[in-house]
Amino acid sequence: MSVVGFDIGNENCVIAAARNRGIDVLLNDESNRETPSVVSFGEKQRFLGSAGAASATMNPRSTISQVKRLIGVQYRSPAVQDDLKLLPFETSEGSDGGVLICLRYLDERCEFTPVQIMAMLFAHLKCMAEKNLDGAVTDCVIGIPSYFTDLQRRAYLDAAHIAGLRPLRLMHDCTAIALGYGIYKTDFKDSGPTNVVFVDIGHCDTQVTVAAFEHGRMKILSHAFDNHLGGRDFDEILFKYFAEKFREQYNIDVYTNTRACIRLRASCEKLKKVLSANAEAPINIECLMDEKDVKGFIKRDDFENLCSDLLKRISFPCVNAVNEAGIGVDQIYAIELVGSGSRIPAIMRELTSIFGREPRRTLNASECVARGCALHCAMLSPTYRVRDYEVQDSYPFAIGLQSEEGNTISLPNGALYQKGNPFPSFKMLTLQRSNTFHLDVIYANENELPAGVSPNVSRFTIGPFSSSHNVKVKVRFHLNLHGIVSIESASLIEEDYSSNNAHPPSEQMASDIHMSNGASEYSPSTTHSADETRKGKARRQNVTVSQDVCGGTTRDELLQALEKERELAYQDIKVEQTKEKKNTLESFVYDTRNKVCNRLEQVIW
Ligand code: ATP
Ligand code: K
Ligand code: MG
Repeated sequence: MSVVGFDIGNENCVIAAARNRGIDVLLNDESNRETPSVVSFGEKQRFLGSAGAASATMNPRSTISQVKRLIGVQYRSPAVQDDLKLLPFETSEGSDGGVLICLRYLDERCEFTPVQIMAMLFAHLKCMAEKNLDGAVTDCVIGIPSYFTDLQRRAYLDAAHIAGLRPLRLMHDCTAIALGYGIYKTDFKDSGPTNVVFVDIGHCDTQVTVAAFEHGRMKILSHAFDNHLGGRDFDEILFKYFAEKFREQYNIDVYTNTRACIRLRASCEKLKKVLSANAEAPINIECLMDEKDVKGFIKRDDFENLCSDLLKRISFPCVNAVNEAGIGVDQIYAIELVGSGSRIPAIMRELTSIFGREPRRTLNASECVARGCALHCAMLSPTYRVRDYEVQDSYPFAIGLQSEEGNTISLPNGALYQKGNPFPSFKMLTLQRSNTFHLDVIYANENELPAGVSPNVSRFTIGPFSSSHNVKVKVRFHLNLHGIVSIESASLIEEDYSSNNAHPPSEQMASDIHMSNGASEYSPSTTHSADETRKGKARRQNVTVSQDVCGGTTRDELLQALEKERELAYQDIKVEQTKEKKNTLESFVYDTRNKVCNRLEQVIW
C-alpha cells in the first residue's frame, strides 16, 4: 500500500510518495512535477489537470480554477465576492450559504459545489499517483492552509471521500514544510531549541510559521497569514496596468470580454515571471479583441513601484508570527522562503529588510509541502518505518463555547482552546444541568479569522435527559488531527446522596464550570464500554450527543455527490474508449487501404 502527500495549490498541485529510499515527487502524463489545479468541462467529457488548463481559453465559462478559494466559504461574504470577480465562470448561492458553480455540460445546466469540483481534482491526482506507483492509493496526507476553518477542513475531507481517498491527516502546509526540514537535519545545537521562520508565498496567500527544532522533535510556535496576498495579486497589478494602457492605445475594454480577460491575465502572469529574471519585459497578444493585436512593455522598476503597497503588506504576517511565537528577532536561526509566488526578487528584498537578514532557500520551493505530507503519511501508516520524530502542531484560532441563549460560557482562561493550543487535544468540561441542552462551538475571537468568515462552527445537543435537580454533566471535547472540533462523549454524574457527607448540588453550583485536559480525566474505555458504570459513590451515565454543523455537505448530499462523480467518470471513460476505438478503426482503415493499394499496384502491373 503506497502512501502519498498532496499539495493542492490554487495554481498547482504536487504529489509526493514515500518509497523505500525516501520521498519522490510523481510525474504527470506530460512528465511535469506540477499539475494545474483545473477542472474543465468540454463538449463531451471533462478535462482535468494539465488537459483542463489547456482548454481554459476554449471553454472559458466552464473551466474551473482556484476552487480551493471557494470551498467552505460563504457566498455572500465580500471577500468571496472579490475572489469571484476574478473568475470567469458563473456562480450562485447554495442552500447552505456556500458557493455553487453553474455551467453547461452535455446540453444541460449543471450546478456543482466546490466540494464536488475539488473531488474531481482529487480523483485525477489519485489516478495519476496510482499510474505512477502501479497500485492502489487511498491513504494520504493533504496539505491545507493553517487558516482553514472547521467548515473548510470538513469540506476537504468530504471531497477526499468522494474521490475514494482516506486522509490520515489534513496537515498545515507550513507544518509539513517544517517536518521535511527538521527530520533529516542533524546539526541542531544541544542547548535549547533552534527557531526557524517559514514563509510560504503561493498564488493566493502568504503563510508564515515559526517552528522550534530540537533533536528528534519539532514544535510549531505560531502560524500567521494574509490570505489575500500571493502571486495572483501581482498579476492583477499588471493586468490593471495593461488593461488601462490598451484602453488608451487601442480603444478596447478587456473587462467587457471574458476571453480577452483570461488571455490578458495569463500573459501578465508570464510577464511577471520574465520580470523575475530580466530588468524589462514585453507583452504581445495577437487578436486580443476586436481583431486587434496589442503590444506593450514594462520595466521591472516600474512594476515594483506599482506593487509597493502589496510588498509592504508582507511584513504583517511576518511580525505577527514572530510576536506570537514569543521570540525576539535575534532568536531566529534562519528564515526559509518557499512557494513559487516568492520568486519575485522584490519579495526577497522586502523580507531581508523585515528580518534584518536575507532569507534562505534551502528547501525545494514548489515541492516541500507535498514532500512533508508524504513523509508524515508514512509516519502515520503502520506499513512504513520512519525514524521516531515528534511533531507538535498548534491551532491558529481560539475556540469558545456559547450556551443556548447565545451567552458565551465563561471558561477558565477565556476559551475552550486558546489560540496556539497544541493539537490533537482532548478537553473535559463539567457543567451543571437538569435538562437537555445545546452547546455552540464558536471561534472566540473574530479578529483572528480571515475576513468574512463566520465564527459559528457547530451546535451540539446533549441529551435527551432530564433530572429533578442539576447534575454534573461531563463533556469531552476533541480537537482532532485534522483540526476539527467535536464532542466525543458526554456523561451524567449522579452523586450518591444516600452516603453520609454528600450534599445535593446547590443553586450556586449551576455556574460552576470546571475544565481540564480530558486525556487525564478518565480512560475513554470506561465510558464507551458500558452505558452505566458505578465509580466510587458516583453513577456515570452516557448521554447522546448530536451535532448540527453550520453549513457544509449533508449525508444525503454526499451520497448523491458520490453517485454523480461515478456517472461523470463513466462518461469520461466512455468518450476516451470511443476515441481509442475510432483511432484503432482509423489505423485499420489506413492499413487496409495501403495493403489493398500495394496489392492492386502489383495486379495492375
Ligand atoms: P496557493 O499556495 O496559494 O494555494 P500554489 O501552491 O499553487 O497556490 P505556488 O505554486 O507556490 O502556488 O505559486 C504559484 C505562483 O507563483 C503563481 O502566482 C505564479 O505566477 C508564481 N510564480 C511562479 N514562477 C514565478 C517566477 N519565476 N517569478 C514570479 N512568480 C512566479
Ligand atoms: K503548490
Ligand atoms: Mg501553495
